[in-house]
Amino acid sequence: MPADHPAKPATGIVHLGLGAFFRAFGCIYIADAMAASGGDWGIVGVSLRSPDTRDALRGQDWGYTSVALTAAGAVPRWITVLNDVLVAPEDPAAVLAAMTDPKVKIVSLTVTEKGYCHNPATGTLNRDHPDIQHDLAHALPVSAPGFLVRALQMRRAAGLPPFTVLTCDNLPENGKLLRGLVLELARLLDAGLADWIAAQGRFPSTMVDRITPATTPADIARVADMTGRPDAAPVMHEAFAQWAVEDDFVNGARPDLAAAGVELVANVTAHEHMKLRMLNGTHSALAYTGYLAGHETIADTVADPVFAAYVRRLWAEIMPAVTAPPNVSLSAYADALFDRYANPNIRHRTWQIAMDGSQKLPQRILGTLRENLDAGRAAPGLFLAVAAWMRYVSGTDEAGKPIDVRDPLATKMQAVLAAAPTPAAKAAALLALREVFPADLADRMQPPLTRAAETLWSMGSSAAIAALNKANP
Ligand code: CS2
Repeated sequence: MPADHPAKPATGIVHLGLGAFFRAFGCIYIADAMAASGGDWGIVGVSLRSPDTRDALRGQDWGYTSVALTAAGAVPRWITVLNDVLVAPEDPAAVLAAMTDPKVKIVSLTVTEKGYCHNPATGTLNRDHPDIQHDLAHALPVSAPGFLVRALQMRRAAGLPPFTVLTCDNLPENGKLLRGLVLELARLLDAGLADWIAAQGRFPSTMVDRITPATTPADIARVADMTGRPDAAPVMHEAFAQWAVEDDFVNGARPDLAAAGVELVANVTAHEHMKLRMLNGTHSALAYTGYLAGHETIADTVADPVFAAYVRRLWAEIMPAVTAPPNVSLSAYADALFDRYANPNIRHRTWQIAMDGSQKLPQRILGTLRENLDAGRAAPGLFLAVAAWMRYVSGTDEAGKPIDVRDPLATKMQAVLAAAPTPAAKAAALLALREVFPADLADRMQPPLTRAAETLWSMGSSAAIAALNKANP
C-alpha cells in the first residue's frame, strides 16, 4: 500500500445530515480521537435530501479540506475520516443497511431543528408532519426519526444491540428530546420496540459549538489557490470549537473523545443552556435586526457601534436566566463571543442564520423571555429581537425589497401577517402560532411585544435599537 494511502479505519459511525457543520466539527474531533487512540470509527455520511455533497466528494475519495479562519489567516487541513456518503432519497435501504451493520456503534445527527419533525413549542412529535405520516405508512423512511426507528427495529430483529444516538443539533436537552420523539414514533409502530429502545437505547445530550458559514464559490477558488489541491466541497470555520457530551453510550462504545478535547460530562444541560441562550439567542437577534438594517454578515453587524452596544445589552438580559457550568464565567464567555462574532474573516451571513426562525426562537429566545417575565425582569432587547423576527418573516425589508424567507412555516406566517393591518395586529397574529408560542407565554408577551413591534415598524431596526440603547444605557 503506498504511504499516502494508509488503510482507512472501518466504519463505526453513521452520520445523518452531512452538512458543512458536521464536516467542520464532529468529523475533525473523530479524526483526532482516532489519531490519538486508534479504533474503527470511520464515518459513513448520509445526506437526507440533496446529492450535492456526495457528488462533490466522490471524486476525492471522500476527503476534503477544512479551513480554520483565524484572525491571523487561514489554516487548511485535509480530512479523511469519511468512508462513504449515501443519499437517502436515492436508496433508503442502503442507509438502513449501513445503520444495521454490527460494526456501527453510533448514529450521529445534524439534521437542523426542523429535521426532528417535532413541535418546537412542546418538544413532542408532529404526527401531522408529512414525513412522519409517510414513515408510519412505509418501511423505507424519509425522516431522521423514521430512519432511527426503522434501523433500531431491524437491529432488534437481528438480535443486535442498539446504536447510541448522538444528536449534535442546537436543541435544548437534545438527546432527551430525540429519545422522546423516537419512542413516540416507535410506539405508534410497535410497542415492544419502544420498550426495547427505552430499556437498551442511549441518547446522550450534547452541546456543539463552532461557527461554520456556508461555503461559497469564492471559498472554493481560494482553497484551491491556498493548498494547490482542488476541492469541490471544502468547509470554512472559525478556529474555536467546543463539544460537551454526556458520557452515556451503549456498552460504553465510543471513540476516545476526551483525547480529542471533548468534555465528557454527566449532564450537559448547563453547557447547552449557556450556548443556546447566549450564542444562538444573540445570533438570531443580530441576524434579524442586522439584516433589516442592511448588514450582510454578523461581523458587519457588530462592527456597527449601535449593534455592538445592542448585543452587550442582550447578554445583560440573558445572563440572569443562565446558570454557569462549573468553572465558567458568563461574562468572560460573552466577551469571547463578541470577539468570535467580530472576526472579519468569518463571513457568516445574517440571512443564513435568519433561516427557520420558527424552529429556533423557542429554545434560543423564548425560554429566556419566560424566565425574565417570571422574575419580573424587563427584557426590551429580547422583545425587540422577536419583533424583528416578525418583521423579517413578513417578507419585505425596511426599503420594501422582498426577503427570501426560508422557514417551514413561511407561507402560513406570511398569510396571517398580510391579513393583519397594524404592527400590533401583526404581533398578535404571530403570537397566535401555537407551534411557536404556548398560549400562556403569548398572553404575557403581548403588551411588551406590541410596544416593540410598534417601535420597530415606525423607526426601523437601527433607529429602534439606538433609541433602546439610549433609554437603557
Ligand atoms: C447559527 C448556528 O445558523 C445559525 O442559526 O446560530 O449555526 C451557530 O453558528 C452555531 O450554533 C455555532 O456553534
